[in-house]
This record gives sequence, structure tokens and C-alpha cells, in this order.
Amino acid sequence: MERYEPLKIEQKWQKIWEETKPFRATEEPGKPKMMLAEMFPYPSGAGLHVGHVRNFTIVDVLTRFYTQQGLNVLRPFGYDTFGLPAENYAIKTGTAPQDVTKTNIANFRKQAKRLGYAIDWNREINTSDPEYYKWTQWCFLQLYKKGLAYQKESYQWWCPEDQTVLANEQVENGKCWRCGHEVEKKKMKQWFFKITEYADELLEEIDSLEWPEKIKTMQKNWIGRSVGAEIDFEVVGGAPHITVFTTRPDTIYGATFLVVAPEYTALDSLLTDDTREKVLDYKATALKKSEIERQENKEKTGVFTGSYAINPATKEKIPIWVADYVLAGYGTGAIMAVPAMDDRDHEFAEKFDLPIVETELCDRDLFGTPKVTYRMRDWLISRQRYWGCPIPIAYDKDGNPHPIPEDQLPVLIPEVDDYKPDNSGRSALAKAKDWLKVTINGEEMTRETDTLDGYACSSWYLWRYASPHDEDAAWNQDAIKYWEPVDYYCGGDHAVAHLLYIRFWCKFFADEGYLPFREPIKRLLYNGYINAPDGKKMSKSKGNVIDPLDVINDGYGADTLRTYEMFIGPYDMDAAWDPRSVGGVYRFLNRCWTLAFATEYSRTDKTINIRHKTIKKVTEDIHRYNFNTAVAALMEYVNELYKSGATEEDVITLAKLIKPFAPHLASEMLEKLSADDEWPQWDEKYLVSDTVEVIVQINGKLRAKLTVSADDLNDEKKITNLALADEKVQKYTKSGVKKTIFVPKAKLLNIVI
Ligand code: ANZ
Repeated sequence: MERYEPLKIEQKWQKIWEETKPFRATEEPGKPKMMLAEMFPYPSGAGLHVGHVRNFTIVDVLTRFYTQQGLNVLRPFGYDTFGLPAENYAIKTGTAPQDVTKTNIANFRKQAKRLGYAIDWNREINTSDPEYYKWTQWCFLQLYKKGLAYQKESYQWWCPEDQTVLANEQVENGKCWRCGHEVEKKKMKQWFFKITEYADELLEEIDSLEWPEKIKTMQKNWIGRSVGAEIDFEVVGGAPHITVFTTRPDTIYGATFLVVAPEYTALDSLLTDDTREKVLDYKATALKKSEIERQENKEKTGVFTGSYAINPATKEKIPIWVADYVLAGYGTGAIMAVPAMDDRDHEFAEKFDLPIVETELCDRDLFGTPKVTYRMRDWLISRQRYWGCPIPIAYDKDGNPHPIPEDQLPVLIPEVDDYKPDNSGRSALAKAKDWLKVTINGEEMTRETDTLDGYACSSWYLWRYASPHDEDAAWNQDAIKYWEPVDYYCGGDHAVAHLLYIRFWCKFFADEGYLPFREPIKRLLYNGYINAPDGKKMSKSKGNVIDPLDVINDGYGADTLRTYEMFIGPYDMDAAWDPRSVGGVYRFLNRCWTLAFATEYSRTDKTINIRHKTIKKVTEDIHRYNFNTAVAALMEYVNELYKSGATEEDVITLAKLIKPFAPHLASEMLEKLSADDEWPQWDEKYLVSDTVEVIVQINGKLRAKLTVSADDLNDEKKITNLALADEKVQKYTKSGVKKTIFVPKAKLLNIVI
């Protein structure tokens, strides 16, 4: 080869890796392990985008780095394949989601291979593969057996466009996260996982994790622990009493009215013929608002129910109102309003002319019973979708749910002709008439037609990676003990939902004896987004999307793309794509190639200091995830080698250090130099920087010479202190120093006495 030809080099090494499978991982008891994974992608039809490449390359850099350091490394790969895009496409075109998924996975796999990732392709998983979702169903049944999967009738966010229920975190500003359509509230029977059972532990163990503080705080706020009391208020006229949740039971003497949420279950019992219509109108309006809107600091709204309660402290009759600033799913959905103490209540009292009474505080424990409440709700998991994991439940004649026996798993997704949900909002599974019928213990039953939230499928996939082909268990005990918990997990999304759900399942399965650890992910890297060159989000409609495969095929190659995406900025910050900088990285790799293939090596080792300095810098930077500065240090090193002349050892070191970023080029260089890829070590003795001599004059006469580090020439204070501490200087300065003048260029310090 006469010049750097990335496409040729990359093809050669990818073929070698395909054949020799160097990234296959097997348990080696006694040898230290390292497991790394990215948040597995949804394989969309559009293929990999630059965001995937950033995410995957971070994991790849760490994978190769630790492999070169001699650890037993596992880096698997998978696809999160259930979900709406494939189903919507199926509804539109009639193509089976199974087929679309297969095509998309093949494309993703090809592209990931084209990027040279060090993946153990023997551990590839796909959540819509029956071999996989059989075990998702098994997981559901374990939760069901322990009462942690249950059904409840409740108001749910409903997207009329997608015809599906949405969880709270899938509603963004009152709109569906997928399609952007305004959402509504609808009362339905739904399946939930009882994540609240683990609220305390989920909260307490956050601090032990090596996760970004930002994510830890988001999870804490999401769980939202609140310590207070529940207090019962009798209702005048015999309607059921109202229980309020308060964090300030000591303010009860100032409670001059009660407020219940519009969704309050016993609302009807509070209404009178005079108030009913007005209250129900109000309720209808309130149901259309999102919780976020209801908590915004807008003018308060509300109506009087017509009923009164008795304040157990003052024994006074106080009115009961309904208002949407009280939320249904929090606490008990009812509050005691203390307008003298609480701003929201104060505003409400002023607007509706309700009494505001200043009182003394009482003992917190006088009224009610202590109670801890969480902002987090149970996890709503049923979806009225076809393209999801079927919930393994069937109903008898009376409508009672029964689990599908484990030996009848998987409950396969039936083929249908038409993927549209039926008019009642049930998924297309309801149209598979034969499939619907099932016999359990000799009794005819009807299958559940809801499927599981995709987050259920991703709540255990990291454990499947330990033994992806196990036919007898979701995960193998020996394998999981060796490989997990995951050492590094990298993604740029799902700070709360996925990362909380997987922690919840981990704790549950640890309690059941299936996992030997209680936290699934030791270290989390939360990477930033890559934006278009104009700084805007990349999107097809704006026509500003950079296709990573174009960058490769334009001749730059995968190594340039990978190295560029690590160089683009701190990994956890958003960054804008810069085509000129891509060219710069390409030229840098070109220079590396030239050093290995078209350079006469220098025989004097003038670069020993910078070589050791670079080894240290790159090693420590990768440890601290400072991938961008590691690349910058390598660029500086190459500049220095061009200036001072490179030895063979310099170039071998360069190839080893650059291998995590540009593995094809590095492999080519190491082959040429007949060197292995073992990570190089630095020796501290070469790290001292050059020294210079500073002349010290006292009243114009030379009195001393100081030997200082060249870096210290920028530090006037340090040089002055060194001089004043010098024995020879001190002989002359006993009478005191009037002033000092330092001239760095002349390496001269003047002392006036
Ligand atoms: C009386 C009171 C007096 C309150 C006072 C606060 C201050 P956190 O800290 O967020 O848990 N509250 C209770 N349930 C509610 C609901 N479903 N919707 C809206 N507000 C609700 O807040 C708990 C406090 O928020 C509770 O304590 C209650 O008001 C209100 F000086 O009760 B407090």
C-alpha cells in the first residue's frame, strides 16, 4: 500500500474478525472479568444514526481498552424490537412486524459490523424472538405469583391516535411521546407492576451507585418520598369520611376547608342536587388537563361540593371543595387546606373567599396516623397493542384472571391479517379467534389481549446476555455470578423509566433467589446527543441528518468516524457535527499510517518523555471517560513525533494507544511492526518535565542560581518563594525584602532589599 486506504484495511480486518471471532467471551473463573453494554437499540428502518455510533463507540473504546489490559471482557449486543413504529407500519402496509423486524435487524447488524465493534456476536438477543419473550412471560408470572403484577380499574392516559394507554412518563406536556397527539383520560382496567413496594430501597441504594449525579437526582425526585400523616375527617350527613394526606399535621388548627381531586372516588356522595351539574362539568374539564398543567402556577379553579366536614381539632364545620390542583394519584387524593400556611391553599381561599385563620402549631402526633407517601406510582404495563409480548393470562367464564402454566410458555403472537386495533380499543390480538381460546386445567378460557409495555422486555435483557441460549432458565446461575452486575452501561435516554424499572426487577429477582446482587448496573455513562452542524436536532423533516454510513463510504472509513465521534467533545455533552473536523481526524489517522508505513525510524530516543507522558494521559483519560482529550493527546503526540523523529517504539506505542478508537488502522500498524496490542505502561521517572536555570539578583548583583521545572516559569509566586527559601539568598535578605521583580523571558528574578 502506498497510502492510507481505510476501506481496504477495514474490509481486511473485519473479515479476519468474522473468521477468528476474537471477541467471543467465555467464563474463566479466577480471571477478572468486565462486562459492558450499551442500551440496546430499537432497530428502525432508517438504520444506525450518528447518535447510535457515539453510544456504541463509547462502549467499544472501553471494551477494547480493558481487553488490551488483559481482562476477560464481555460485550454483547441486542435489539429492542417490540413497539409502535413496526406496528404502525404493519397497519399501513399490511407487512408483518415480524418480517420488518427481521430485515431491520439484518441491516443493523451489518452496519454495526461495518463499524468494527468488538461484539460477541454469539450473544445477540432480540426481544420479539419467542425464545426470548418466553422468559419475559416467565418473569411476569413470577411477579404475578408474588402479587406484584395486579389489575386495577383506573383513569389512564389514552392516546386516541395510537389507540393505546400511556404511562405517566410517556405523556409529555399533555401529548403522546410517540405521535404528539393530545392525550385524554379514560377509565379502564389495566395491569400494573407494584414498583412502589420497592420505593424505599430504590431510593436508599441510589447513593451507592457510580452513576452521574444528574440521573441519581432525577430518580430521587421521581420516587419523591414524603413523610407525613393521614387524618380522617367526618363528613356531615353521613357520607363516608375523607382521609387526607398531609406533611404538616401540626397545622390542623388552621385547616378551614377540605379539597378533593376531581377524580376522587367518593365524589358523588358529596354532591347535592344543587351542585351536581356544576361539579360534574368541572370534573370533565379537569380530566382533559395533564398533571403538569394542573400543577402550573396558573389561576386556581374549583367548585363547592355542597358538603361539609368536621375538623377533628377545632370541631368546626368546614366546607368541602373540589379543585384540580389536588391530584388524584398522590397521597389520598384529598387534602386539608391550611391557607394561613400553604401558598396554594392561600391563593385558593382568597379567590373563593374562604376563611384564613392564623393559629399556633400543635404536636405533630396528636392527630392521624404516620404515613409515608411516594410521588412514584405503580408501573402501568398493559398496552392495547398487537406487536408486544403477550401477557400470559387467561380469563374464565366469570372474568377471573388465571396465569398460563409455565410449561405452556411461550404464549406466541398469532398471525393476523389486519393489525388495526378493534373499535373498543383492544389490540388486533382480539381478532385471532382461535388463538383467543385456551384450555387451562381442563377449563376453557379466553386469553388476555393486552401486551406488555416494552420496558418490561428491557428490564431483564442484561441478564439474558450472560447465557443467551439457555433453554432451561431465563439466565444461568453460574454465568450470571461470573459476569454480572454489568460494569459499564452506556446510553443517552431513559434516565428514569428504564433505569428505574431494571433496578426494581433486580431487587425482586434477588429477593426470589434468582440474582446474587441487588443493583444491576455498577457504572452508568449517560452520553449526550449529536446535533446537526447548525446545532439543531437532526431530523428527517429538516433534512439535516448526517448518515454515518455516508461518512464511511465517502472514503473516510469507520476508524475516522469512530475517532471523530469520540473527539467531538466531552462524551456527556451534546455536540454539533462539524464536517471540517471529520477531515481533520482523517488527516490525523493518515499521519499515523505514514509513521508506520512510510517513515524511517529515528535511532535516538528524543521522544521518551512525551511517549510516557502520552501513555499516562491516554490511560487516565479513558479511565475518566475523557475520550476527547485522549484523542487530542494522541494528536499532540503525533505532532511531536513528526517534529523530533519517531522511534519504532514510539509508533508501536501509538498503535496500541489508538486501537480502542481506530482498531482497523491500529491492527494494520501492529501487524506491520510485528507487535502485540498489550496496553503500554508508563514509567514515572520520565514524566518530570525539563528543567531550566533561573538567575537570582539581589540589588543588581548575581547571588544565586535556581534549578526549576520549565513549567514553573509561568508561576511567579512559586519561583519567588523558592528563591526566598534559598540559603544563599537568605544570607542577604535578613534585613527584609522591599520588592521582587520576575522576568520570565530572561529567567531572571530581581530582589530589592
Ligand atoms: C396541609 C399542609 C399545610 C400541607 C402546610 C403543606 C403545608 P409533598 O411534600 O409534595 O409530599 N397534598 C397532599 N396530597 C395532595 C394531592 N393529592 N395533590 C396536591 N397536593 C397534595 O406535599 C404534601 C402536601 O401537599 C400535603 O401537606 C398537602 O398539603 C398537599 F403548611 O397538608 B399539606
